[in-house]
Amino acid sequence: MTSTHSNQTKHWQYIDAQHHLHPFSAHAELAQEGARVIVKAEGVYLYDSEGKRLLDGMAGLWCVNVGYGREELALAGYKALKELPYYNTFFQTTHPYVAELSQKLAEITPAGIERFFFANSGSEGNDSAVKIIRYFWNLQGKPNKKTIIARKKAYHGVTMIAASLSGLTSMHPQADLPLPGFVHIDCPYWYGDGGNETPEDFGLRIARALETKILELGADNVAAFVAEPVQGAGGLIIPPSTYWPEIQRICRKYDVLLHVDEVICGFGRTGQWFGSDTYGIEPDMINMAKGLSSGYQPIAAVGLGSRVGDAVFNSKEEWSHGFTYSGHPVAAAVALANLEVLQKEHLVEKAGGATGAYFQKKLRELADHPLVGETRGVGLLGAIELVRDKATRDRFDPALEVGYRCRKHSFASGLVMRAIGDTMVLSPPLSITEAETDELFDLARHAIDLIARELGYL
Ligand code: PXG
Repeated sequence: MTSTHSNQTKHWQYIDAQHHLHPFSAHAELAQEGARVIVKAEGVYLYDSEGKRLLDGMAGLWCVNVGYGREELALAGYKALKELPYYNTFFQTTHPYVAELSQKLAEITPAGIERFFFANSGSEGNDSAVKIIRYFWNLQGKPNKKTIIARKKAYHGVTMIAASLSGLTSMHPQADLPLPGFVHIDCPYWYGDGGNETPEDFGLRIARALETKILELGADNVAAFVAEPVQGAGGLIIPPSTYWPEIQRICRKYDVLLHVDEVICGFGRTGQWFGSDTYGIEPDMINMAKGLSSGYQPIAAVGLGSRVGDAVFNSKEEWSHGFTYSGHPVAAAVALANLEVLQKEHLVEKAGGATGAYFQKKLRELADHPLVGETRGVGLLGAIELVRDKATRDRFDPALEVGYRCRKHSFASGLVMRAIGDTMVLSPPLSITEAETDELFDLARHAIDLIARELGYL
């Protein structure tokens, strides 16, 4: 069949609109406009079915840390597919890929995290983590310690438990969530909620909301506090320096487990291997996905410190949990190759060094724009908050859809930039060069200029 690009694109858009249910999409609008068809990717660039090139300022969904088109990862997957395309890790069985990946993770994850359970997505990881937390307290003879405290604007995934942990309220009503036993406290969103307080005072006050909630529920009823080091999908909320030390103190004081969701922050995103390293957090357990394989294969892992890990390992009974694809050989092989690239090319050190510093410098340069209330970021994470009035931090009427329109301009001019409300978010591959970073911020400024012009600011 011969066809022009456009005919082919229309065909894919048509069959897709007929038969494909998309995550987080309004389907009526999608069918009308037609989905963007991405056919190829290389380095930091995506190519659509019309041949248009896009700089991927989001590394896919915050995950392609080593960039696209890595031969090493493709070859590792191919080799595993030929040698051992599948075998499971149930019933006293293992294989070299998952054994070696577990050992590697023990080396690079925060101190004390040494045992790993594998899942296929960040959501499954968090579901598994909650089952482990419940089992842990049952084993301790404290079956009442069951309530889990998470935060508003948190994103922990979409399965029933992961969505219950999540504090983005738009995720709850369609499925009657959260389930009982999950509560949410305020998050350390200083620019939005801090008013005249210093970030440090605000960080302490918001951390102490955890203590208040524990006392209200009774420490004997609280199992764990669950949080991302930097909240990603909730709007890139970066905690003031006082926040995490106080959270850590409170968790220890009341014997509440600290489960840190490293799905976005893990594998170099914040400039160190884990967000826990960047913020000095000592978690009891962590969840990781995305950057673990740079998104090349679906794989997640829950890492356990000795307290929780020993309890599960030393229990005489069988642990009744696991997925057909837990520790899948191909995914494990690709994850290993990905970690090798991160190490060999010092991508994490660069994210915490020159690459990250350059990205943050370019990000801050946008702060002078009349529409930009705040820029904030760490490592290779950046947020640009668009406001109606810089002096008062007044926001735009949501009906104006300022962020969404800015994102559309950005796409049209060749940059994938995420809009979370009116906050524009960037999270490019860690492999991004200075020239590509320049291009990224030129395109971002151009998109913000276009929306500013439409709103009469320029
Ligand atoms: N925890 C965190 C911190 C996440 O960011 C998950 C868990 C769930 O992972 P899975 O693999 O089940 O999706 C995530 C996922 C966005 C966006 O647009 C963010 C995520 C997923 C999809 C879209 O910001 N984060």
